[in-house]
Order: sequence, then structure tokens, then C-alpha cells
Amino acid sequence: MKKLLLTGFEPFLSFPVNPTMQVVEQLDGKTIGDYVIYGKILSVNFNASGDELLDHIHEEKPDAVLSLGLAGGRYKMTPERVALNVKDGEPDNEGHRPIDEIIELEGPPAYFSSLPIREMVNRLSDAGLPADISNSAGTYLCNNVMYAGLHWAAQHKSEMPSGFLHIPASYELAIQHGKIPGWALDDLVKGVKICIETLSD
Ligand code: PCA
Repeated sequence: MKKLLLTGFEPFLSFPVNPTMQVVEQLDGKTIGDYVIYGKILSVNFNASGDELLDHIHEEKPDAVLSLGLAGGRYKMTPERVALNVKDGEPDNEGHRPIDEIIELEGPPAYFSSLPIREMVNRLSDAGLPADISNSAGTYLCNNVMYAGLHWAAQHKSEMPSGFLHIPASYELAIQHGKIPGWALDDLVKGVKICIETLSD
């Protein structure tokens, strides 16, 4: 059986709950396709989250990595196409706010996801779940973690598929927030399972 490292994030900014945490908690320890799921929650901290991901990669030695992030306001599930070598944006949970910073001084400007993102979108759509490829993971923590995983794989000449899926808010979060669309948590879980199944075939 192969191992899949599935990560989510803690709450941040104006989002008092993060549905990625709930999805990861529900799927941790489950078997999906060829993979046993190892679920971990990352902090929303520019100085720590990339290293947290790499520590989990070193500890668990996964065969694939799928990181989840909340994209509050998006209507669809969106596998990300690229990670940029940039940190910039709103303050993280420690109040740290990088402006126009480089993540890895020696790293390339960007990495493409090594997940089968087109197949993921096709299968999500076939299952009746709105989905699209996103061409920007932003420059906040999600991009930072996606870049960290792909940079590690490049440096270690690893063929481990790695990448990022942004998910919409849950109903619970949408109601608390008041200005963003929401999905049923069960549908968010179903969509993430479909993406993981795509890795098995
Ligand atoms: N989403 C944020 C960071 C944490 C999360 O769940 C992002 O899109 O960068």
C-alpha cells in the first residue's frame, strides 16, 4: 500500500474555521485507491509552514503529497497549476507580512504541479462537482507550501507527485463569514477523495 500525505491548514484571517482541517481529519487513516492517508495540519505561518511540510515528508516518506487550502470566495474545487517563488500578502497568524519576498533564493521562478490536475478536474466534473484548473495559487501560505513541496522534489530528484488543491468554504464557514459561497462538507470530502483516486489509476 502506498502512502499519501494529505495536509490542511488551521483557521486564518477572517475565516474562523478552515474546512481543510475537517476534510483532513475525516480522511486521516482511511484507504483511498492505492493510498493510505496520513493527515496533517499546517500552521498559517510564513516562517514555519514550508518546513512543517518537509518535516512530514521526511517522517512519513509519502509516495504522493496533496495539500489542501481554503480559497474563501471560490465557487469550485480548483487544483493549482503553478507555484510561484514569491511570498507576499496579508499577515499570517503570527502577524508577519512579507512583501515581494523570494521563497528560495536559489530556486526557479515557478514550478508546475506534478499532480494529474486535468484528470482531477474531469473526474470532479463527471461526478457533478464544479471544478476548474486554477492558474494562480496566490502568493500567500498555500502557494508557499506548494512551492516548498515541489522544490523538495526537484532537489531530491524525486518522482513523488506533489501539488495543491484549493477548496471552497463549507456551509458552516459560509454562514459564519456571511460573504462567501459554501459547499456541504460531505461534498468537499467527496471531491478530495476523487482527486486522490485519480492518483491511483
Ligand atoms: N488558505 C490560504 C492559507 C491557508 C488556507 O487554507 C491560502 O490560500 O493561501
